[in-house]
Amino acid sequence: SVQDRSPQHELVVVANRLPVDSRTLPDGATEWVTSPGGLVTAMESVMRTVESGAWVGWAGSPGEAPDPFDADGMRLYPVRLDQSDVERYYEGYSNATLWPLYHDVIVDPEFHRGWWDSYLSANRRFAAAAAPVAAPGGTIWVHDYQLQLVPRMIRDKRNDVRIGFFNHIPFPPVELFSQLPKRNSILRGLLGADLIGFQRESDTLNFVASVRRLLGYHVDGTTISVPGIGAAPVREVQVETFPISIDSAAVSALTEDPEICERAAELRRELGDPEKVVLGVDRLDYTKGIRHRLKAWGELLDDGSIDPHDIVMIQVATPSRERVEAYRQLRDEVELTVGRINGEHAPIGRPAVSYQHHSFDRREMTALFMAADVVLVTALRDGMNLVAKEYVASRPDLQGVLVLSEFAGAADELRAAVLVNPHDIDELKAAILRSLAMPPEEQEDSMRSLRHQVMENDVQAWAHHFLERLETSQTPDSEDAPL
Ligand code: GDG
Repeated sequence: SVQDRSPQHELVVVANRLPVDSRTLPDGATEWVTSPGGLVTAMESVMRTVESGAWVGWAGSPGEAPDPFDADGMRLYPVRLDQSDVERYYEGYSNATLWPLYHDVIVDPEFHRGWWDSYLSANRRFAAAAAPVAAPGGTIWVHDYQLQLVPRMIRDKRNDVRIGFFNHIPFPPVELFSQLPKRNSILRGLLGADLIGFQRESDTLNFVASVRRLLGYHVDGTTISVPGIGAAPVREVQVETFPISIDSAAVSALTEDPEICERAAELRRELGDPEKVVLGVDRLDYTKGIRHRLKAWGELLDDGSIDPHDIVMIQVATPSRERVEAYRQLRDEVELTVGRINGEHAPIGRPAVSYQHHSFDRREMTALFMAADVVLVTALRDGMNLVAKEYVASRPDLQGVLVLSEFAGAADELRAAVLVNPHDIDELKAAILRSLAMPPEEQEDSMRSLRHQVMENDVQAWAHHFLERLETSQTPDSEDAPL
């Protein structure tokens, strides 16, 4: 009967997290609140164009998964993760093995066989939840490094759907990727997709090189021929670059809100009306180069190049992955360094570095960007870095300077930023001083060019472009199968 049939969605997004967070009400009941990430915004815009959309992911707390429910015009399918999955699949294999390995081994990746088993079984659960809910000939879009096995697992159950995969973080050079135990399973998992997308050209090339070197598959440019098992035909998989972006118009519009403008002015007053405000905004993650930034800042204060009465730095370091050891260590080091800098340099009643270990809402964040004369993005490796783009979108006044690491994906597009190698502390110091001294006309030239890039290429365009390419990729099953 109709009731027994699985629901059929034209488009199914699969990501580690659902786009909602649960909140407990005073009476003990739970309600769901949309988490305002870029991906959610992008998908909202795409979901409006399809008749029926769905999102498969973890609801954020371990144990029994809630029943499927509707939110923001789509059906949400929660996937169960137990405490041990959270520890081994999520904190372990995803965030203590893959994350550091894919970010150029800034810290040592940990390899534990038990973690892999959990990664495998968690990926199976996401695939099992997604496969039956896609309509015949529908589209499934899988996101990010936590779910690299899912494309193949879905392909094995559904040969009629189009499968796309997008990796939000870098893909490492083959010499590093080769360290990964079970590396070939990861490659085969990804190659279950029809289209695999990466942030920057170098990620695409790294992936293709790994497939060629480790699996020996035929590669023609960025088309990979995946041999079929037994009598199955060869499948062609496209690999392409799709630099992600932000909801540029929405960010820019916030800057016109009088309350936010007033808040930006007030922030400067609260800091004691310094001549210049320098800002960093990051998840507290070792990939973001926060220690390098603080080292440069501390040295500029030590050698008297900047006067803490005139210039204040704000570092927002949003709490992240606090149960993973490397993140605890990083927090201790950052807080020790900030304490030392302030102890040595801060005037009474006012910080040299205003350190904020908590998150802010979008409006406060925009006020911070509007108040900042210079924003420092010093990532040692970053898939894209949305903070860089958010700063640019927050400056319709065409003032402000973006210092941007060449190791962030955003550096491929934001060529008009002050580009730096954050490992070179002297270069970083010089870039900061040059930015602080940059005349308004020069700021305007550079910001105009940056804004052109960011406003023209928003996250909605990114999502539409990916799905368009997926539609024109090889038609699965029906047309290719020998009669
Ligand atoms: C991964 C990749 C890639 C931060 N603190 C607060 C807050 N944020 C927001 C920022 C920005 C987002 O979080 C962080 O995005 P990033 O791109 O900088 O970095 P990751 O979290 O590492 O994201 C990255 C991204 O995926 C997308 O593909 O660009 O390379 O690593 O939007 O503004 N937002 C609020 N309060 C905070 O305290 N509201």
